[in-house]
Amino acid sequence: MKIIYSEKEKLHRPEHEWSYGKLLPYAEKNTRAEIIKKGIIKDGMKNILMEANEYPLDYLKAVINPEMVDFVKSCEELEPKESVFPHVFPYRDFTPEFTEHPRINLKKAGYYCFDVGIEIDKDTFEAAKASTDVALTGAGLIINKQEKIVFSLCRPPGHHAGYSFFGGYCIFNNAAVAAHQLSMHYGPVAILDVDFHHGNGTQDIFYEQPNVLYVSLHGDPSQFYPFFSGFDDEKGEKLGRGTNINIPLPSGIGDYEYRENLKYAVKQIKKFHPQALVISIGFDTFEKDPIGEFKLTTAFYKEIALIAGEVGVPILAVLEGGYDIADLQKNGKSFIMGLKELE
Ligand code: Q9C
Ligand code: ZN
Repeated sequence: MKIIYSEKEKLHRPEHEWSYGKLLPYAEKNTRAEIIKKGIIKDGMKNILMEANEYPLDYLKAVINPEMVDFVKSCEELEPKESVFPHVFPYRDFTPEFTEHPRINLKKAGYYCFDVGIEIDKDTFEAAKASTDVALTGAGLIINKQEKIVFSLCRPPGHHAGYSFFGGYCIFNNAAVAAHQLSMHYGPVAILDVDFHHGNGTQDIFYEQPNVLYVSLHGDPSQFYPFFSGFDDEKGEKLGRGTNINIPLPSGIGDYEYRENLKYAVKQIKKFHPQALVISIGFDTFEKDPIGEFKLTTAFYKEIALIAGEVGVPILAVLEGGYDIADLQKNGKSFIMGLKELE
């Protein structure tokens, strides 16, 4: 087993996010991945840590709109105090392709941005790219058959970012970029998303793809972010029909109810016969999380790994959300202990 990290991930550190008309401190703290990494070192497991390799941008552009990737990169030219934090969102039926509307001021209008919970500055690209490299490095170890279990400590997270949009603290979809490589070089892939929120970005990217199954357990979108996506009748389209499974859950559920639903998810995944499993792991399902509204306990994260392990294929776990900074290290450790048992 290996745990992948990159020091560069910390570079992206917005101060604020808008939430229901209030300007709040940015909940997605830049130390999130590092906190889990420090726990590994503290527990004497330094030997399983590995620094990420760098990959060409083509790996991202295989599943992300190349123009959006280039736009985030172009933000490296912003002034030190300048940032892209739009409050205007051009509707897509007016502006279907940016190439046809190149006059749009992308740094002012939120053309690629779908919420006001994200801010891009000159350091964002480097950190977001590093986060995707952390996921790709993990996928590489599995593709080359060097490892069967890998945990990529990605941050900023990725599952809300789609082909042509970012938001929800996510810039590039780390899990999707990695899953695409696995599906090209290893075989059909299932993505099990156990973040509190629906991964609308991951769903978007693979919605018409038959070779990547997306299964997500999340807070019911009729009540919780992202509000418009994650309903159980979203099943995939065209060749991807049947390869998208959403399991919306009510607020307040604990280990018991979650376990039943997770077992059902794993049963569906097994029927797909994937060759590899990507887990989008969010710790915002934790009982004390300030954003998520489930009541999972620390001990349950080990169980999540063990239940997912029943699929019986190599696992790439990718960090998504989890905002209770005080308990993130022990929740991360619990999950890692489960992964370790799968080796
Ligand atoms: N003031 C992930 O977990 N809205 N993203 C929260 C709270 C954004 C969560 C509002 C939630 C996005 C990766
Ligand atoms: Zn989340």
